Amino acid sequence: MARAKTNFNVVFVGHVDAGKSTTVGRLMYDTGKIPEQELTKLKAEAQKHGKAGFEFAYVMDRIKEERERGVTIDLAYQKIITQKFEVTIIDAPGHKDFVKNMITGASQADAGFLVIAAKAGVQPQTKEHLWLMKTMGVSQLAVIINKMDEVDYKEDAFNKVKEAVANELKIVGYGANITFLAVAGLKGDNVAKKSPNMTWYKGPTVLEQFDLFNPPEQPTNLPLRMAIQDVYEITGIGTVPVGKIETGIMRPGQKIIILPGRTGKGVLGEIRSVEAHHEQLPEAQAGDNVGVNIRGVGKKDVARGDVICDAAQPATIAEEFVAKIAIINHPTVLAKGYTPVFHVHTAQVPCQFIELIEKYDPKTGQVAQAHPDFLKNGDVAKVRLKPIGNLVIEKQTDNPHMARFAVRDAGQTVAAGVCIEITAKKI
Ligand SMILES: Nc1nc2c(ncn2[C@@H]2O[C@H](COP(=O)(O)OP(=O)(O)OP(=O)(O)O)[C@@H](O)[C@H]2O)c(=O)[nH]1
Ligand SMILES: [Mg+2]
Repeated sequence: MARAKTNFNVVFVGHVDAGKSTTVGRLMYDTGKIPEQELTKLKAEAQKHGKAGFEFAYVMDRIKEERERGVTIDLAYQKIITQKFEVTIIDAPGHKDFVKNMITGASQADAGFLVIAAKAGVQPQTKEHLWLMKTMGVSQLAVIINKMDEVDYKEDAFNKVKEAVANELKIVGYGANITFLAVAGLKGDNVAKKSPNMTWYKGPTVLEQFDLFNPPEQPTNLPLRMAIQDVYEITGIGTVPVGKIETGIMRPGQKIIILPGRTGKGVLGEIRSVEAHHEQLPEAQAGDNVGVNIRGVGKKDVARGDVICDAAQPATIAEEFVAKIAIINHPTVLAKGYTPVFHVHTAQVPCQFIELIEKYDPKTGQVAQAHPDFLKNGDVAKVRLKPIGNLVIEKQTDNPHMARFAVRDAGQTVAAGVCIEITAKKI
């Protein structure tokens, strides 16, 4: 079966009102995804709310409150097919009250556009988002200098902002070869079509830039990891764990180890068959949701949160791990000893904060304080954690798909982060 194009997730971030939703809406319109009559309707609705000019933003901002206030509150998604990718566009909010949604968007992204209004230049959430993108492991970035119409499409205005942003990029640690795009989202300049208003600009359009990003590391090249979602007992077949293959390839006959397993020491087995939609597969790969029958494994041996690994390249169970985290939504402050539940792939394991290593200034990315006494909303920090129980997690540089997590407490997402170092448990 021929596979579709590589899926690629791209998030639009930046300060409130920079024109993220407008640029995405315009892109959808210019590529024929929004019929003329729909745009006319959106225009009328924007006018009704006293928000003329927000029609393209309304393509993304669909909630009543978003439309009335003219701000994005929650993430919105669009699909677009380019030469190379099936792109999922994630439009994030820029307003500081909704940073937690932006972090969620960043945690889903392979690449990002940082959007900056040419006249306003670098703003507080320009810096904060940049830093959060880095923390959440979004390694590829392009910068859109938007609303070029408001600076008369002038090259020197573009260069001035470019210089200021380049400085921020350096501080946060993004490489030097980042593309800057000159755009007017509302007018459609360099969104899907080359602008006749900026002949000095030789760079790509937003649409072209998608294909200039590097394809994400093919998760099929990484060792097999399948996070178990559920375990069924099927008469005549036996134990069938189901879940999504996060990375790697799975084939009948393959030797595997399920970690941590009930004993915490792993359960060895051999793949007998792999099935999707009631059909046996000769091979399944990263991205596939499958059910799998394993020789040597009983229903009581494994559970949700366990990970099926290639026996030759198993994952680690963490004794401790170091993570970069962003505090999104904690009712007070969190300190050493705090033990909320960590959601890592399908696992839910309490982990204790055993050391607050350092806290960063979200505006500069510099260490603001070593060993802070506590962390509060908006803080970005490096911390040491100890799972209370057995947890399979990997460091970002080994397997980014197994490194990201959300921290939840009392029904809220308190923080999000990524594992950067592990001390393995001896099993
Ligand atoms: N002149 C001009 N105005 C623009 C352009 N792009 C967006 N705008 C205007 O900027 C305002 C904010 O646009 P949005 O697209 O909602 O901005 P945003 O970045 O999505 O804002 P949040 O999601 O709330 O952070 C609207 O009034 C738009 O019409 C542009 O290229 N030129
Ligand atoms: Mg928006």
